[in-house]
Amino acid sequence: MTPPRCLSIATSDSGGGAGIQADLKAFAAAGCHGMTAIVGVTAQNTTAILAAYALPAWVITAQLKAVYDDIGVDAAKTGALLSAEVILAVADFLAHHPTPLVVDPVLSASTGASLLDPEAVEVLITSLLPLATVVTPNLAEARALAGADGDRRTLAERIVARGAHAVVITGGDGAGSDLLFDGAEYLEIPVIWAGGTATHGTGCTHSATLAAQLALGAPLADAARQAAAVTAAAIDHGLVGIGEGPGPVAVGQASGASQRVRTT
Ligand code: PXL
Repeated sequence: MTPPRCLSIATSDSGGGAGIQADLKAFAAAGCHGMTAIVGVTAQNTTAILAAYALPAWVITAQLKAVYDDIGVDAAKTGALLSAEVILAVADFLAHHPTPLVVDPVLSASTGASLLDPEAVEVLITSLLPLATVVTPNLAEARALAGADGDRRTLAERIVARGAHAVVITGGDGAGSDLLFDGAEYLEIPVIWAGGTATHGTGCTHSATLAAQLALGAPLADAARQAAAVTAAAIDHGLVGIGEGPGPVAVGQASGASQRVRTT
């Protein structure tokens, strides 16, 4: 049987924890064939982003065209898009190739380094949000997309009013649940996790798993529940021995699986 085909439109993390690398791991863990349109590259480890470089629009469009022309895409996700030029190239292509789409509106890394030019946020809202099946901000990203503050339901309503079909505000801030709003109904998705410290790649794992579930044919609410559960488990199994900073999450580890921990 042919596995569902999932595409990550995102940036490379040389440390292997977030971005493209996290997305491919999450697609594989969900049983999907993972593909990539790499929009940029970071020089990055667990402690810092040392450099970020956006690729030219034509290289991004060429990757998208190569994948769509031959293989096809059952669902896609976007991650860190770095600049307005990148967003416009991606949005222009996807507008002509309708695809179930998860938009993870990455603004900055947990270390604080910017992964999107601040003036590009408006471009993301006007050009990419209307193409999204669902957008997956954390609380800070939700405030930026809403252009206002408020409780999570107010933010969710504003984000849908600005063009997204649905939104999941993730609860990594300690809210204890993800909030799904599809323009009509709210669904609180409890997120139970033990508070692990190896959290690098959490948001990427969540949005990639959500895209994979859509590719597998799951309804949005089920896909969001599965994304929450898989991400919580990936934090529980996070690789605390990798690097000096917060280690990467480990997606798809069977519960209780033995982990090799580096001791030197
Ligand atoms: O988690 C957001 C993210 C996405 N993409 C890249 C990143 C990060 C966070 O560090 O580095 C490349």
